Amino acid sequence: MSWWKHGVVYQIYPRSFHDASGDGTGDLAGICEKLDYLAWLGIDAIWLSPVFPSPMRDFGYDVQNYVDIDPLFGTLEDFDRLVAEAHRRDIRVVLDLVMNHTSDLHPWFQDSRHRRNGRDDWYMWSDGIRGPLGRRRPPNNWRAAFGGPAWTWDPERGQYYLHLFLPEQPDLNWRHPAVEHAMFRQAEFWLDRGADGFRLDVINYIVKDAALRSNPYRLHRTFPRRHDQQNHLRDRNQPETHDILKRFRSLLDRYGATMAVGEIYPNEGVMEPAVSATYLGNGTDELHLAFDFSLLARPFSAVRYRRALETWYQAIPGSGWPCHVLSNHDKSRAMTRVCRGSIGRARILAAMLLLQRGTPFLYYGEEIGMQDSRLRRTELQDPLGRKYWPLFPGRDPARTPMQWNGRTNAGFCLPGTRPWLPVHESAARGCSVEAQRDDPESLLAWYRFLIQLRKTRPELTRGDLEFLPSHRDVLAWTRRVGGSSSIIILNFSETMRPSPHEGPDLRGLEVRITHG
Ligand code: TEU
Repeated sequence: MSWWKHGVVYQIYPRSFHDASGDGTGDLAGICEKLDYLAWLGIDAIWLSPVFPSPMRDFGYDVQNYVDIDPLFGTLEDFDRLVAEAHRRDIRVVLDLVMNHTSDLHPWFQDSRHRRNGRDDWYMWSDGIRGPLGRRRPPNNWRAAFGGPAWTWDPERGQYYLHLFLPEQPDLNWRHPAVEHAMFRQAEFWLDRGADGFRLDVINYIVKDAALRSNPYRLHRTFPRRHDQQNHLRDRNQPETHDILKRFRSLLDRYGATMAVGEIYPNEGVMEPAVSATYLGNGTDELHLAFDFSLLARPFSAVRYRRALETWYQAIPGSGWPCHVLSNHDKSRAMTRVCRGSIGRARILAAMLLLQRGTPFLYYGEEIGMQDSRLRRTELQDPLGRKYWPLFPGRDPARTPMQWNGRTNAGFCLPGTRPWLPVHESAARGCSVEAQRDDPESLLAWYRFLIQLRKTRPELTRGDLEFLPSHRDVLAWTRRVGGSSSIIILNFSETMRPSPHEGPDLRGLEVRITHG
């Protein structure tokens, strides 16, 4: 069975994992120093958020050079060493490839805005349209995810250019064959250096409507306005994207056991697993995995989680493979968002995530119960937080330094160094690797136990899954393959609930795992 099917993937936000250079920011050498921990935990692959040269307007998701390492994180030699050391421990390395847009400082964009080196049309340019009073305005109603119009006038070129995120993140024109050719060469650069695959940032955004038509509006159910009230039919999810992904898959397949997982936002604020699943193609000819973020959007509820899981499983094409995630660098940590700091709830979610059918993705620190930090306005770094504080603190609260121990800076960086974000105070109160590693009752021990269980019981990776009828507060399912089976029963309630299977009633927040 392929590593990306049976394995557990661990997302590392490199800036926050471990600082070896002494500048208060995490780096590749720091990750290398923690590979033994990740191997001990039982991790099969690490996904690194971007580490390429970037002005860091969006913390690396604005790439200025796709074929190097930003000095903040180290050098190409550090990358090579990380790959070698990870592979020595049978851990794969997945890079975060931002194909939809570059930094505005990328030489490609500079060439395009100056109409030179044949790159005039490598980005999305438009003359705009004339309004009723004859004034020039953007060609359509597209909005940037980070607020405001998605079009900015460039006086140098004398046209508008598209940016679905920051103005410093111009969107590439994926209808231009040279863009695909150039970006595929960037991917090959890393595959040639031993990368095992890619997480593809907003991959369903890369092709836009050829006529640049406006999106229709819709009254979003999260009204009052939390999202742009648009139905994103024109600025993402175009059919040509699937042709590009088929060619990308062919490229990956030339490198053997590699993997691509796509970040898919079909729309803003509402999850559409049926759309996310289309990016798996027939299950073998586009992405290996696609994120559906429904679990991230649900409350702590057996009924809601079951419904989300069933919908996702039904959407996956026959030969396709699901993956599951509860936290990432863009969202509030599950320990805060739905567990409210409850270890009992976190144990339930860990069992739900790790014993499902499909590939689980963990977010660094999830295994020790890290929570969102409360940051002061002056401590915020994320452009989203700086722009929308205090309405929305941005994403920094879920990006604070990994908590290795309870001492100064939690072992993330040297005591005399100021970390780029403050360490959560819970590090000194038992929420650290050192405090939990040898405690059999800790959340860390529980994650490690579940990961080891996956490795010893074939039904937990290769088996089918069938949900059992149960009390609305209970989520229960079987996993079976050959003569090997497990029954997993989770009581989401804090009080007793009837067991859907033989045996006594379930205690509050009980996880019951039995094997056949
Ligand atoms: O995120 C895509 C995305 O839509 C998120 O920006 C999300 O809408 C937002 O964070 C509010 O929750 C990807 C990356 O994961 C994110 O870190 C980048 O900022 C973004 O793309 C642009 O590359």
